[in-house]
Amino acid sequence: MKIKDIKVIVASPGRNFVTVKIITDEGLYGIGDATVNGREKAVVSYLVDHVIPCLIGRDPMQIEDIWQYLYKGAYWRRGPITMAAISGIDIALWDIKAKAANMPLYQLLGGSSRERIMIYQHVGGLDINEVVEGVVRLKERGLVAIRAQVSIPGLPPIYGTGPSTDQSAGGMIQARPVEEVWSTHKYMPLVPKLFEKLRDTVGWDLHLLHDVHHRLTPIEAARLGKDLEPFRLFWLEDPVPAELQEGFRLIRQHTTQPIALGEIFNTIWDCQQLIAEQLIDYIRVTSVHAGGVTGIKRIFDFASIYHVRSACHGPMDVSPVAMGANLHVDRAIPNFGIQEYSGYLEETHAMFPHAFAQSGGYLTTGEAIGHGVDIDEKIAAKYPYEAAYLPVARAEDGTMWSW
Ligand code: KDG
Ligand code: MG
Repeated sequence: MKIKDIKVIVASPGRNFVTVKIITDEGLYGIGDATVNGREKAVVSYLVDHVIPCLIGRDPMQIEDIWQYLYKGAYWRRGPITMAAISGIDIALWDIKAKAANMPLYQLLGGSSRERIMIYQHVGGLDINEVVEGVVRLKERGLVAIRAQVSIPGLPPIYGTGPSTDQSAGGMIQARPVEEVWSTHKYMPLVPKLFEKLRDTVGWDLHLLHDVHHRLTPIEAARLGKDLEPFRLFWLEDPVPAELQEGFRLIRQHTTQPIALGEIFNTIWDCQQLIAEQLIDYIRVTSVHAGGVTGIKRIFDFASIYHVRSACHGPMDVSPVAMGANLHVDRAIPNFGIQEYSGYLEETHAMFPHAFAQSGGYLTTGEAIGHGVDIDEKIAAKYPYEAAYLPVARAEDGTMWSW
């Protein structure tokens, strides 16, 4: 079998997606996701100008060799654009291999370690009462794990808490980055109050999660972790930017609060120290950004020997294609933790017909061969690319902030 053609399809059914379609000379094809939110066209150029010409005529069964060829062969290793391009190709190749074997992908990865995959979804609100009402509503729909975010009183809504930034409403499409306002001083005492109210209202069975979005220093994160301990959070996500991995030792010295990290990581090298020193509890890499099925399987296998569990990033900008690939890995590995699933807009569901399905707080992969997600190119043609950016954040005095 040979790779005959590779298409890159860019479409915006509510938000932009970069989808790779690898077509073989035997008529089998595979679909991959190569989306980097806000930097989509950079990946398109990387694929079209530098990757695709080198892959035509190659054997699509040699997935590891193609992965290494693109990773080592480029000389310029790692980075979100390179790794999204490798991821898109890799996911499509695994889809082809599983289709050629006439199996669902999880079977090729070792078979099923579980029947259903626990997910978490998001609730945001402008004040604590609004968040509590939202959490109660999701719980009534059968969710067993919920991420809760609240706006800071007196400041405009921040990411995840209000209409302009609310991913679950598809609201992050902005032609220029929205500038949000941040205050660590006002945020720190607010979050424990949110989770106190949540525990009083929903009890102790529900898993509650919170995303700090890289905004604190290690000692601030340590304090927040301590303050949240009485409310038994499932995790505190991205408490600190992760470039300085040794900084997480400080958090560990002060709190037993489980830590989740890694949605912007691209390779095993980005999380090696965090995992090997057991500085985190959940690793949040996802197939589209960390080297496809090959990349995340390698990271999760490494994590398994350090008691670190998987938690693939799965917001709306991780397309249903990467979600499908994630779910097959989630199903197969021994150290699955949880899967983020923000759901998708109707237009996105229609453009990516998929075998995975939600029932309450769980997803199932379905039994379709391959990863079970396709692209309807006629629908895609109706939704051209729209320039769109994630927000940025500044402190109240105007200083640029992590978000
Ligand atoms: O594109 C980036 C967003 O998807 C990201 O900010 C969402 O933090 C996020 C999360 O946990 O899903
Ligand atoms: Mg996050």
